[in-house]
Formats: sequence, structure tokens, C-alpha cells
Amino acid sequence: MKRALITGVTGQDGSYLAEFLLEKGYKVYGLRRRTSTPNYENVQKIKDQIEWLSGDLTDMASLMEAVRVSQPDEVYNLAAQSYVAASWPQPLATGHMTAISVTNMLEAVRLMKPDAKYYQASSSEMFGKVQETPQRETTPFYPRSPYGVAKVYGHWITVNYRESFNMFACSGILFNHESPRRGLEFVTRKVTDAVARIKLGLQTDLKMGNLDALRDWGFAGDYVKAMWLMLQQEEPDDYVIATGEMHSVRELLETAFSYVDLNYRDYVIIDSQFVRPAEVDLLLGDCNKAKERLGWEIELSFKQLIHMMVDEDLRRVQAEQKYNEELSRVMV
Ligand code: NDP
Ligand code: GDR
Repeated sequence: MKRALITGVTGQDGSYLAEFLLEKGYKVYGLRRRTSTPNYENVQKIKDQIEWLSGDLTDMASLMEAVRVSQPDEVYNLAAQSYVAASWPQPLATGHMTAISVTNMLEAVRLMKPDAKYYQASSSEMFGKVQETPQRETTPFYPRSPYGVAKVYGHWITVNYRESFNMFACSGILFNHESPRRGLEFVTRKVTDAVARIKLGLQTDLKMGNLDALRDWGFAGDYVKAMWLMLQQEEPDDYVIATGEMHSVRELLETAFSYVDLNYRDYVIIDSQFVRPAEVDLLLGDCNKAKERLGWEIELSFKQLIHMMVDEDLRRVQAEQKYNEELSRVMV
């Protein structure tokens, strides 16, 4: 039985990856940090199948202990401060969690289980200001946020450990990927949640930032397969993972609202608090290397993805509404 250690297992990607590996027969160890209110929403279905280890990215001793206990064949380092907008008000915390912590994790692996295969969650945010379109593995980086800068560090330290210590370390440069498990502050989920609430009469408007930004949005469930495929190759390498299709935030609004017969123009208000100090105008990935070498393909299109997210938010919001109504009846 293969053993995998996942950091960030309670997040969007970690939960899909854990499900995928469990289905493949892996023993899955999940690192969870101490929080005052633990959140297992994404891993509800598989919570009892995960071997839980306590640790924090910023505490190298806890990472060493996690690697020592789990003795993993594969390590997936997905944990990070992952919200770009939060990286301006919290640049140092982002630097600790998203940059330096990668060295913590690599050191823990190097010292405790150097033959483990290692996956680093790198990001298309590293490309930042447009240098080349579409963006591929060789496109120069020009990050535009403290988050993007931190991810560039994480990417290069991974490459450096591969070259310095001959570790099997891969960096996946993943473009935006979404799902019903996406955090509510990210733009796709913010929109699909609002569509559900507006449709059900629980919300009247939606405050948004830059509607002109262009993103290459895919489905998280497809993307975690690419992470696994990278670690099944003979040689470690870095890969861009993307759909190769780009849409604006405005198109996202149009797709989500029109699905429930609403016009986004009747509800959307531009609010400067959601406009970033520096924007990444355009992200479009060229994932031919992953297609050719990993045999990786996407299964869900942009439209299917957004419709699925709206459906899921409608179901969830409706269930919450029903629960609240029943509760208020009981309380009377
Ligand atoms: P999420 O924000 O959904 O999940 C982040 C995870 O990291 C959570 O499990 C969180 O735990 C954990 N975490 C945060 N800080 C710490 C810490 N100090 N110690 C231990 N765990 C911590 O992110 P995603 O699943 O969307 O993304 C996964 C990774 O991929 C991230 O590194 C992200 O930056 C990167 N990425 C994501 C892309 C995307 O489009 N989704 C694209 C490219 C890269 P908790 O539940 O306690 O908060
Ligand atoms: P991003 O994702 O910054 O690309 O990072 P996000 O969904 O937050 O923003 C995408 C684009 O939408 C624009 N936008 C808004 N964004 C948010 N969140 N809220 C709004 O109201 C809003 N209005 C417009 C943004 O300006 C931006 O251009 C995600 C994260 O998952 C990172 O961790 C990951 O590395 C990258 O994707 C690839």
C-alpha cells in the first residue's frame, strides 16, 4: 500500500486529491493545523479514512514529525495562504506560509525521507504581468502580488532542491481551478453563491471588483489528477496545468446569472474595495507538455463547471433556508 502525505488536505485541492488517492488504494496522511474551530466541510465524506497528523507549515519540527510518522512515498505540499487579495494586507504572513514554509517542508523531507517524491503547488500567479501568451513552462515570471512573489520563491526552491540534492521534486504550475468546494471569497464561488442567494430571494446585489480580468478556469477535480501523474513519471519535472481557454470575469457573471434566467447587469455593483493594488490582467495556459508527457486531459468545460457550481450552491442555500425556517418554527 502506497503512502501519501498531504498538507492543505482540508482545502479545495487537498480534499479532491485525498479522495482520488484513497480510491487508488493509498494510505492517506493529512496534516491539519490547530484552529479554534476546526473545519472539515470539504473532507466530511472521507474524514475517517484519513490518518490525521497535527502540524503547521511554519513550524518545521511539526513537519519533520509528520514525515517521520507517515514515512510517505509521496508528499503533496498544497497548504498555503492561497488568497491573492489577502496577500497585500498580510504580506509577511503570506511570505512565511507561502514561501519560507516550502523550504520547511523540503527540509523535513530531505532529513526524514529523502527518497519520497515531492509535489509543490506552484501557481500561474507567478507569470503575473503578461510577458508571453499563452504562458508555458519557459515563460518568464513577473509576479504582481506578495502571493505571486511568495509562489516564485516556492517554485525555485523546489527546483533548487531537485538540482542540489537529487530529490524527486516536481512543481505544478496550475492555473485557476474551481469547484463547489472553492472558498467563498474567490471570484467563481462568490458569484455562484450570490446567484443562488439572489435567485432564492436572500440577497439583492453583488459587489465586485475588476470585471475585465481574464482567467483560464478549470475544474479542481481534473487538476489533482495531474499532480498525481507528475509523481508517477520516471523523472521529476515542472508542468503547466491549464485548460487553454480564457474567459473574463464579466463572462463568468453572464454564464452564472443567465443559467438561472437572471441578467447580471441588474445586480452587480462595482466596489473599489475589491479592486486590487496591482492586477494580473490575463492568464492563459499552454499545457501541451502535460498533455504529451502525462497524458493529462480536462474533462469539464468552463460552462459545465460554472453550471455545476450554481446547481450545488442552489442546493446548499435552499437546504440552509429550509433548516432556518424549521428552526424558527420550533423556537416560536
Ligand atoms: P485552499 O485555500 O482551499 O486550502 C489551503 C489549505 O492550506 C487549507 O487546508 C489550510 O488549512 C491549509 N493551510 C493554510 N495555512 C496553513 C498553515 N500555516 N499550516 C498548515 N496548513 C495550512 O487552497 P486550494 O486548495 O485552492 O489550493 C491548494 C494549493 O494550490 C495552495 O498552495 C494554492 O496557493 C495553490 N494553487 C491553487 C490554485 C487554485 O486555483 N485553486 C492555482 C494554483 C495554485 P485550514 O483549513 O486550516 O485553513
Ligand atoms: P486569483 O483568484 O487571484 O486569480 O487567484 P480570484 O478568484 O480571487 O480572482 C480572479 C480574478 O477575479 C477578479 N475579481 C475578483 N476577485 C475576487 N476574489 N472577488 C471579487 O469581487 C472580484 N472581482 C473581480 C480578481 O481581480 C482577479 O483578477 C487564484 C487563487 O486560487 C490562487 O491561490 C491561485 O494561485 C491562482 O488562482 C492561480
